[in-house]
Amino acid sequence: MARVDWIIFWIIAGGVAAVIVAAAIVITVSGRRQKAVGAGLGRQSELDGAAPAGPPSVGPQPAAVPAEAVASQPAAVPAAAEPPSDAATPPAEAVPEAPEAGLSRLSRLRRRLASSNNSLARGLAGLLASDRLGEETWEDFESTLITSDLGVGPTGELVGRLRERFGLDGLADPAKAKTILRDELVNLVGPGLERQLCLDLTPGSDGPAVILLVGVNGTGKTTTAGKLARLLVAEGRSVVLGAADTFRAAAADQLQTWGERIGVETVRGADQADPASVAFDAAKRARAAGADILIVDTAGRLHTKVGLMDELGKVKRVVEKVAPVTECLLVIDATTGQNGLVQARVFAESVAVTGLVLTKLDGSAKGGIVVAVQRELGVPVKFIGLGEGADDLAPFDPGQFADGLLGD
Ligand SMILES: Nc1nc2c(ncn2[C@@H]2O[C@H](COP(=O)(O)OP(=O)(O)OP(=O)(O)O)[C@@H](O)[C@H]2O)c(=O)[nH]1
Ligand SMILES: [Mg+2]
Repeated sequence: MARVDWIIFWIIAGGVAAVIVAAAIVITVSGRRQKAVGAGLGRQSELDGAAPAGPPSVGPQPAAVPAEAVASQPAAVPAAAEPPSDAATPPAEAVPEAPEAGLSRLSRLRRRLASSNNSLARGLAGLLASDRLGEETWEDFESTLITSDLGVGPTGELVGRLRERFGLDGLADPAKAKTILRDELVNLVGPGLERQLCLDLTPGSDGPAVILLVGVNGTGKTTTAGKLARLLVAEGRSVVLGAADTFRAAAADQLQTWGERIGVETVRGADQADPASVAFDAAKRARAAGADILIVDTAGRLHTKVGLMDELGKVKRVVEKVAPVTECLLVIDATTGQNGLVQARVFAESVAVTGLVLTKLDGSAKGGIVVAVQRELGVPVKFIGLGEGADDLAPFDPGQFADGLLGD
């Protein structure tokens, strides 16, 4: 071959080799990218699977959901936006869980209302199972309702309405009878009451909306603060928790643990610090972080201790120097029956209670307290607690409540 031919040969050979090398690089790089996209989709579907929209599950939610699940909810992690102040405790190595949405909760939890302890549910079931509606049946029904904490007035009303409506064709049509019972029960519970949390700020206020939790010892205030924060986070709200129970160090730890589980910041003070000043710091911190809502947990107190009841009023007044308390929720243990009513009355006199949370309705509660306490205070039940699990707090709904009691 002539020299010129050799030169041409090597140029062509070099060109072919360069094309082969370039093609190999392109194939390798695009292969890697596809793998990465595939992995991303896989993770997304995992997160979708963990999202609140899934089918309702009984019992506590799965514990370990990747941190990204909550990070993807824009309002969920206000604490991460700014470095925490001294008084604040950041959710440092928290691995937040994905909360269940409010809507699916009561339909999952309502089965717990029809427990054998619940005499209201038992009374209703007994009436429906009767062969005939004689005088004796009505008397039995009436006494079961009274032992269910429903109260004498509401019991008389319910029995009167049912006697009237069943007077015509009795229990001949079981489905119709059940519908009548449900209707009357819903009417008794008050379908028209406003049960949404009031989070509307007064004009000119920069927020946050403040929810104050009050009640006697052990009713479930701290647990409710944590559960409620989870519920609000599930709705896309940004929340800060304020540990104004400075009476016991363990109380702030308990609240902080909830904060870490949810991925929200908990503001706490020194042990025995003035609860009002901790609540004030929490409100300032929540505002600085741009949070929508501050939930303030307070120490349990006996309604008979005047000094402690006055302290609650002070917490409210001091917080309101920063932001308005738009909700003051009185937490009542539903198993305490008539005692709960007495407490409720005294609390309502000390602070303007705007809503009720009835906890432990899954336990030995008798059910009727829901109606009795609303009547007593003229304030609606807004949430009910039906277990110790993180998502066992549900917005109260009269229809679902009636369905739960009737065992549907
Ligand atoms: N079964 C059941 N237990 C509940 C419910 N709500 C709270 N509890 C339990 O009640 C106990 C007391 O709850 P806390 O939240 O510590 O009560 P607290 O009102 O903050 O108590 P103090 O701060 O001491 O006044 C805990 O064991 C909770 O798990 C509920 O709806 N159902
Ligand atoms: Mg507490």
